[in-house]
Amino acid sequence: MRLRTKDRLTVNPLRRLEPPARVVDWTLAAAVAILVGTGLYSLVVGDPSGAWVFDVHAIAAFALVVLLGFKLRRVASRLRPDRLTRVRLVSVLLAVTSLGALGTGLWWAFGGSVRVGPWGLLMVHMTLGVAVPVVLLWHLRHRYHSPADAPHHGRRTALQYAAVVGLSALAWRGQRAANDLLDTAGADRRFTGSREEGSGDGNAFPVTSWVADDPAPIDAEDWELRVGGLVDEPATFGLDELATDELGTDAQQRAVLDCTSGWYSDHDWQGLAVGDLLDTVGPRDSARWVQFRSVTGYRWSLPVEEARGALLATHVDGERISHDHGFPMRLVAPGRRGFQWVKWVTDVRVTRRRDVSESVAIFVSGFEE
Ligand SMILES: Nc1nc2c(c(=O)[nH]1)N[C@H]1C(S)=C(S)[C@@H](COP(=O)(O)O)O[C@H]1N2
Ligand SMILES: [Mo]
Repeated sequence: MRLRTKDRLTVNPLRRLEPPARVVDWTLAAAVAILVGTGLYSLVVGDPSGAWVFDVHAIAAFALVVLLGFKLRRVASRLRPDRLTRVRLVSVLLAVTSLGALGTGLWWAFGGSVRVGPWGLLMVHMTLGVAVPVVLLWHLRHRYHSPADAPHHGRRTALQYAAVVGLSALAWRGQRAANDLLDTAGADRRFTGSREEGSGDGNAFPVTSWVADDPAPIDAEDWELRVGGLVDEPATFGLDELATDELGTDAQQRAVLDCTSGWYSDHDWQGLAVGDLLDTVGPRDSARWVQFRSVTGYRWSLPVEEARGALLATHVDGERISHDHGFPMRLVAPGRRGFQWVKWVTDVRVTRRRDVSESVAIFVSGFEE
């Protein structure tokens, strides 16, 4: 036995790095949890102070490459077609979804693109990514072994762990360097992983609407902005009125719209400063949130202080905002991801508590009418 281990080690020194099977399995589960957690959380990170979330996601992905390598090599021999039981098919499905999520993620990082109907590569990646824990739980139902059964080689296993994480971080740096060297489309991504599209070029940037949000063009004559909730003087404004009113629509803001589907666009926005709007209606002391609501029911809230720095934009790079981009007014929320930049705004509501229904509304708005 000892001789065999020694033989193996001289054949391939990399194997020294391989933790015991059970440890690999549990570390795999932990890596998946970290990947899904950081992946989902990254969807709401729009400020560079949150860049670490993307870095952890990337390093965990490379750890998954190493760990999956160990795992797949170990179980590959069970994969003979004549030995495929139902339980093994679940394992195969798990391997396929994991490799799919990994592959699409790496491909994205290296600047790849793909279209599956309305979906881009990053959407395919996210779909596979959230499928992995589901299939993993299914797999664990049949193949669960308590972590307590794992052999304990404290120090050695800890070193192997450190090596896996160290290698992953190196691979991640290497990937970045290779990206720069080869100058791939993945090289000049933003910290969120998004790629630039149509910056500074008025309305000529991509249009992204959720599921069914596709209202008819709004007639400027009929449109009104209603401002209410916890304010001293609720008010309603027409478009002309806003422009000529002392409030004005000439506040300026440069901000990046960064969509979670993987593109960003940097523009000069112009419109009504939400801070000025709030000063006009007078929020009560109990006010904590400001909700921006679309004609479609789509809505999102910002804390009052943050909302003061936002803009209800009527113009982009000097052009009137087009229907697709939210005419007559769309929210510009610097440091927030694109899905929070509500288009076709008709209502601004000041509230004490955050409206939790809005995280459902962004998926179902447009179906409601
Ligand atoms: N009312 C409404 N606002 C919306 C959306 C939507 O579907 N409906 N999509 C959001 C998403 S996901 C993004 S990325 C941005 C995209 O803005 P754009 O279509 O002007 O590029 O708008 C956001 N605002
Ligand atoms: Mo988006």
